[in-house]
Amino acid sequence: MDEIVKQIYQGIIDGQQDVVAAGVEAALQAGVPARTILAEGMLAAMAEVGRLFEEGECYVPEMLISARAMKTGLAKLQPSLIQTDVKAAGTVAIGTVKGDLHDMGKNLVGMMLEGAGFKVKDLGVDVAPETFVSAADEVDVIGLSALLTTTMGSMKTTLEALDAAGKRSKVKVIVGGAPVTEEFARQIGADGYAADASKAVALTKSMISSMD
Ligand code: B1M
Repeated sequence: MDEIVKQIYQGIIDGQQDVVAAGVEAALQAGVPARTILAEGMLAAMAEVGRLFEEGECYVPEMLISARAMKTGLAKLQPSLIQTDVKAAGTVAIGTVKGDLHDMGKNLVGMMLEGAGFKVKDLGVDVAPETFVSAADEVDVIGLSALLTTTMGSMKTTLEALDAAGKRSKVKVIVGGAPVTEEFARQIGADGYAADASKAVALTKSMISSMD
């Protein structure tokens, strides 16, 4: 791994916002591709933080501090990460489902969608099914994110609420997040599943073109 990328990786694990911000700037200046910084420096570091938490080697406050450092780095990386060439048409409402406070994956997906030209309405975290239902009138696609196995059920509840409100056929619903799988998406009746932010962009594009 590139020395600067290693510095970003370690900075996120240690929760050092300044180190991460300076590292991202230096890496970009040195010509390291934004996607390499994201994958090898940032996402790998958060995966390691998750492993440390699971093993009881770090706790919620440390996870939170690492998350803050990652957010600082992401803000620096954002302009280089988003592709501004081809503009796609369409609107997407995205949110982390009820009971779930994790927002970085959702933010990254939103950021990449915006970069691809979509108009994105960020509904935030811990989003109630009714909020997604209200958004259904204004958008083409709804994106649901969940990071906890315990909140995956909120995705199903949200789809049921859309159905009950008679709005299910008005929008495409895509789902994603670490515990979510293609099979789960199919089981709950979502229109699509994406494993990461780039795949979410490709999926959204295909959803919108299928609506034409
Ligand atoms: Co939490 N947490 N956390 N946490 N946390 C996990 C998810 C966990 C796997 C850690 C572990 O045990 N290894 C575990 C869940 C276990 C499980 O359910 N199986 C866990 C737990 C248990 C908890 C708490 C319950 C801890 C506690 O309080 N005891 C608690 C729950 C709070 C709540 O939500 N109600 C909690 C709290 C927190 C913090 C607040 C401290 C913090 C979040 C800060 C924040 O988001 N602002 C936090 C963090 C940082 C993590 C880990 C370490 C990192 C998550 C992250 O941001 N990753 C995480 C461990 C892990 O994931 N390995 C963990 C980076 C992010 C860019 O990736 O979100 O996966 P990710 O998004 C990816 C893809 O999943 C996908 O694209 C993104 C980019 O590639 N994607 C989509 C995501 N959404 C998508 C939507 C799409 C498409 C793709 O379409 C719409």
